[in-house]
Amino acid sequence: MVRTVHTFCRYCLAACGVTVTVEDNRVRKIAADKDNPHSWHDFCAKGRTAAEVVEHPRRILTPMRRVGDRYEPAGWDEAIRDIAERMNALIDADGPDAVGAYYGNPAGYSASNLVFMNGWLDAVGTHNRYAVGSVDQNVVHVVAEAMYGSSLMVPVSDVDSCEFFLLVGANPAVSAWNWLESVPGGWRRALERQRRGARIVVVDPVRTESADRADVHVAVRPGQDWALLLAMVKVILDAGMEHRGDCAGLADGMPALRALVDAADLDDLAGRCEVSRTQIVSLAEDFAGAATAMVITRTGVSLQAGGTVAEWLGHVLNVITGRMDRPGGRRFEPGYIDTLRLAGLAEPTPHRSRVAGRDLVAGAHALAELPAEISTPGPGQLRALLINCGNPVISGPDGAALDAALQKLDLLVVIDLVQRESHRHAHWLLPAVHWLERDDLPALTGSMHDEPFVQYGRRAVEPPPQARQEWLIFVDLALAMRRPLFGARGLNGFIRASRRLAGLTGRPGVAFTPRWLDRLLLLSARKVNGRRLRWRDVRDNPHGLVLGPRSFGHFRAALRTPGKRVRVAPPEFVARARELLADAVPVPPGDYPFVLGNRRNRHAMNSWLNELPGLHPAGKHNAVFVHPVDAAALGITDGDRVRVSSPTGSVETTAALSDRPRRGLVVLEHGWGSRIFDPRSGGAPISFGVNRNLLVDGAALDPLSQTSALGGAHVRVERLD
Ligand SMILES: Nc1nc2c(c(=O)[nH]1)N[C@H]1C(S)=C(S)[C@@H](COP(=O)(O)OP(=O)(O)OC[C@H]3O[C@@H](n4cnc5c(=O)[nH]c(N)nc54)[C@H](O)[C@@H]3O)O[C@H]1N2
Ligand SMILES: Nc1nc2c(c(=O)[nH]1)N[C@H]1C(S)=C(S)[C@@H](COP(=O)(O)OP(=O)(O)OC[C@H]3O[C@@H](n4cnc5c(=O)[nH]c(N)nc54)[C@H](O)[C@@H]3O)O[C@H]1N2
Ligand code: SF4
Ligand SMILES: [Mo]
Repeated sequence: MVRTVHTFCRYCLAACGVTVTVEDNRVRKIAADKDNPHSWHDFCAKGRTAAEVVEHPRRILTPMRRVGDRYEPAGWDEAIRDIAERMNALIDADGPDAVGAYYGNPAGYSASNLVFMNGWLDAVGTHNRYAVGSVDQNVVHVVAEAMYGSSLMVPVSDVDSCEFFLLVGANPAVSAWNWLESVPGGWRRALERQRRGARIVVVDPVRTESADRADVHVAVRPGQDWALLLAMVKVILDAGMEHRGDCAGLADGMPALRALVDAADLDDLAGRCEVSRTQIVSLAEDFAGAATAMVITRTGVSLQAGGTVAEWLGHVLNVITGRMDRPGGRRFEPGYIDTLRLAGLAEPTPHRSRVAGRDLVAGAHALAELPAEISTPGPGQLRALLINCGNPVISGPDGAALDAALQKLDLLVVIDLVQRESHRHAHWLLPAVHWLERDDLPALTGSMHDEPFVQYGRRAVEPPPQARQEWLIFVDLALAMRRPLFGARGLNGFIRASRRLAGLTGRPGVAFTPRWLDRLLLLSARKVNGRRLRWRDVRDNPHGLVLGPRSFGHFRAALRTPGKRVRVAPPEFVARARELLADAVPVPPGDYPFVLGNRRNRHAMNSWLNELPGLHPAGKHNAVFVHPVDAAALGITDGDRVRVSSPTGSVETTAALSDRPRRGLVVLEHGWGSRIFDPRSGGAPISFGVNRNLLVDGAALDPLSQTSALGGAHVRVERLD
C-alpha cells in the first residue's frame, strides 16, 4: 500500500517540510512539501536522500556487544543490565563523576532526547557532562545570558523586511540560515530582498558562494572580526549615529561601552583586521544609516579565541543602531511555550572541572577537556562515557588525543545509527531511531522559528524492530541502575507502574512516553496572536500551522535581566576586549606560516552523510584549497599530493588551487576522515578524506565560552613527491 506522510526534515534547523511517499514501510520518495505554510521555500538534497541513512548498509540494527575485536548482537535486556551493572560498580567505587556523557548536534533535533538524557545524568548525579556547544554555538549562550539574562534568549532574523544584511563568518548559501534560529530559505529570501534593493555584505576571509552574491565582500583577517566590529561600534558612537532612544531607554552600560571604544584606536583596529579604515567607516555609516538592518554572526566568528567578544559586538551593533524588536532587524519570537521560564527553573548546579578548573557553560563542560578528564587518575576520574549522537573525534579539536583517551575507558557506550570514528572503542553500540521513524513535537524550540509556527513531526516509517529512541534508553538505564530519573523520588516507581498497567490492560498507550510531556506542555501553552494552541490544532494540520503574523513588542518583556534592559557592556566581555586590544595579533610562526580555514559541504552534515552514494560521487574527499600565489611559492600545482601539518598533527591530501581564500589562509573542509565501521559483518572500514581537526591544539580556546579555536590553527603545507 502506498501512502504519503507530511513531516519535516530534522537534519538542520531549517526544518524543511517534506512529503514522504511510503510503500510497505519503505520510503519511495521524499519531496519538498509545497503545502507547508512556513518552510516551502527550502529543501535540499540531504533531506531528499534521508532514506539512504534509514537503509544504510552498515546501520546498527540491534544492540551490539564488543567481544574481543568483534561485535556480537545482543538483546536489549542484556545490554541495559550489563551497562547498568558496570556503571553502578564504577559509581560505587569512585562516585557519580565516574560516569559521563557527550552529546552531539543531532540530539537537539529530537524533542525528547536531551530532556531524558539530562534526566538520566541527574539520576546518576554526575558533573561529567560534555556538549557539542563548545565546538559550535556556546558563544551565543554566553552572550545571551550576559546581555539578555537567559542563555536561550536568542533573537531571530526578520529577513523579509531587511534592507542591509551584514553577514559575518556565515556562508548561508551552503549552510542554510541556521544557528539557534530557524529561518527556512533564509538565504533565498535575503537574495529576494537584494533584488528589491537591499544590500548584502559578507565578511569572510574566503570568497564564498555567499560572497559571490553579495554587494560587498570584506576579506577580513581570520580571527579578527572582533576588531572590525569594535571599530564599527567606535565609528558609530564617535559620529553620534547611534539610535538615541534605544541607547538611552533599552541599553544599560553605554558609558562602559563608550569608555572601551575611547580606549581603542581606529587605525590599530583596522590594522588588526586588515580592513582599511575607509572601508570600516563607510561600512559603519551604511549600516547605521540603513532604514532597516541586521548583523548576523556564525561559526566563522565563534570558532576563534576572540569568539565571544566578536559575537557580543555583533549584538551590540544591532542594539545601538535600534535593530532589536524592529522590522528588518532581530525580533524575539515568544513561541507557544515559555521556554525561557522553563529553562530558568532548571538551572544547572555550578561545577568546576576537575583537571582544568573551568566552570560549566550552558550546563556542560568543554569537549576539549574530555581527554584529560578520562586520562588523569584521581577522584572524579571519568571511566564510563556515553556518546549520544556525536562524533567528537572528528568534530572536536585534537582528535588523536581524544581517540587515545576513549581507548582507556572502562566502558564506552554509543547510541548512533552507524559506528563512526569516535565509536571505534565502544563496548556497546546501541541502535538509534532516524527522524523518519520518529514523532517529534519540538515545543521547546518554538521561539527559534522566525514566525510563530508549529508542526508535529510525524514518523513516516516504522523503525527497525530493535532500534530505540534515546529517551527510552535513558529511562531504562535509570530504572536498571535504580537511580531516580531527574533526581526526582517516586518517578521511577510511577513509570514502572504505568508499564505494568499497560501490560495488564493490553493497552501499550498507557505506559509512560514523552507524548505525555507533549500534552502537558500544550496544556501550558500560552496564547499566540490571541489564540491558545490545542492538541487538535497540531494533529489536524499535518503540513504545520502558522500561528498568525510575526509580531513585535515581545523583546523587552522577554528580557530576564533585573531592570529588563539589555546589558551592552558586561564587564567580563569588556575586560576580555581590553586584553585582546593589549595583545599583538597572533602571527603564524615561520615554520607554520598558514592559518587553517574551514568550509562546510552542501551535501554533508558535519561528519556524516558524506558516505552516502546519493550525495557524493565515489572517491570524493576534502582537498586543501591554497591560493595560487602561495602555491607557486611552495612549488605546488593543482592536484599535487601534499602534507598539511601543525605542531599537533598532520594529514595528507591533494591540493586544489583557488583564489577564493585570502593569501596565507589554506582551507580544508571539516567533517571528513571519519571511518565507518561494519560491526555486523566485520567488513573493512570505509573512509573518505581526512580529519582536519587532527591539526587543532585542544588547549586553544576562547576563555569566555570555552569554544575550541577550530578556525585558528597554524599549519604548513608541503608537496609530497
Ligand atoms: N573545524 C571545524 N570543526 C567543526 C565545525 C567547523 O565548522 N569547523 N563545526 C562544528 C559544529 S557547528 C558542530 S554542530 C559540530 C558537530 O559535532 P558532533 O555533533 O559531535 O558531530 P556530528 O558529525 O554532527 O555527529 C553526529 C553523529 O550523530 C549520529 N546521528 C544522527 N542522527 C542521530 C539520531 O537521531 N540519534 C543518534 N543517536 N545518533 C544520530 C550520526 O550518525 C553521527 O555519528 O562539529 C563542529 N566541528
Ligand atoms: N550543508 C550543511 N549545512 C549545514 C551544516 C553542514 O555541516 N552542512 N552544519 C549546520 C550547523 S551544525 C551549523 S552550526 C551551521 C553553521 O553555519 P555557518 O556558520 O554559516 O557555516 P559555514 O558554512 O561553515 O560558514 C562559516 C564561514 O565562516 C568563514 N570563516 C572562517 N574563519 C573566519 C573568521 O575568522 N572570520 C570570518 N568573518 N569568517 C570566517 C568560513 O570561511 C565560512 O565561510 O550550518 C548548518 N548547516
Ligand atoms: S538538511 Fe536540507 S532539507 Fe533538511 S532541514 Fe536542512 S536545508 Fe532542509
Ligand atoms: Mo553546529
